[in-house]
Amino acid sequence: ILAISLWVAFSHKQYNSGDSLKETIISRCQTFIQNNRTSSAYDCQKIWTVFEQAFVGKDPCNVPTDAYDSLINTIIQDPICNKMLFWSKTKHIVHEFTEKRNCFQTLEDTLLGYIMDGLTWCGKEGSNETFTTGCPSWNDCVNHTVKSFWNRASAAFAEAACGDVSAMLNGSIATPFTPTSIFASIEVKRFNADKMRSLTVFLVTQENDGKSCDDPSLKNLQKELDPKLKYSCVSVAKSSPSH
Ligand code: N1C
Repeated sequence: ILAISLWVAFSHKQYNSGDSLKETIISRCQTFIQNNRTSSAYDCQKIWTVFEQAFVGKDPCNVPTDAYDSLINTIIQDPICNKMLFWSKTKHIVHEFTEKRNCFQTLEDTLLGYIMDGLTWCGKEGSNETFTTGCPSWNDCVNHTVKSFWNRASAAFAEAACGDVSAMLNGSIATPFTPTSIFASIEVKRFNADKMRSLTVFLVTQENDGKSCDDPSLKNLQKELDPKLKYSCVSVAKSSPSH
C-alpha cells in the first residue's frame, strides 16, 4: 500500500509540474498579447503544442538547438530597428532599466523571451511528460534542453538586429565580453552588417570602479565586428544596487 501511495503521489507530482508549466506558458502568452496589441494573431495553445514537441520524449541532454526551429518560426516577431538591446551578465540591471523606458527592446520584451524567461523544463526518453524539477544543470551537457532554447532564440534575435543596436555589459567582472557567454559566442557572430549601422556598448560600472571602455575584452569585441559597423562604448556608473 505504501509503495502504491508513493507511486500515486510521485506520478501526480510529475503530472502537476508539467501541467503548471503549461498554465504558466499559456497565461504569460495571453498576458503579453493583451499588453501588446500588435500580436493578437498568435495562438497560445498552438505555441504550447509546438514548444512541447521540441523536447518531450527526449533525453534532456540531447535536445539540439534546431529542435526549437518550429517554435521560433511559429512565434517570429518583426524586430524593432534602432531599439534592440543585447546584454551579458547584466540581466537584473538591464531589465530594471528597460522596465521604465520604452526606447529599448531586449529578447525578454518579445513574446518568445517573455514567455520563457526564468523557466526550467525538460522531458525524458520514453515518457510523454514534461518536468520542471530534476532536470540537468545548465553546464551538465552541451545539448541541454533549456540552454539550447536560449541559444536558438538568441541566434534568431541577433540575426534580426537592425539599425543602431545596443549592448549592456558588466564592467564589474573580469571579462565584460566573456567568450563563453551567449552574447559573445552566438549573438555577436550573427550580427549582419548589411542590416545594422552601429553597435553601442553600455559598460555598467559600480561607483566608477571596475573596467573602462579600454578593457582588452572590449578590444576583442571590436575585432569580431564587421568593420562596416560603427562601434562606440559608453561607461555608465551605477551609483548603488538599489537605484
Ligand atoms: O550568456 P549571456 O548572458 O551573454 O546571454 C545574454 C544574451 C542576451 O543578449 C539575450 O539576447 O543572450 C540572450 N539571452 C536571453 O534573452 C535570456 N533570458 C534569460 C540569454 N540568456 C537568457 N536568459 C537566461 O540568462 C539564461 O537562462 C541564461 O542562464 C542566462 C544567460 O545570461 P548571461 O550569462 O548573463
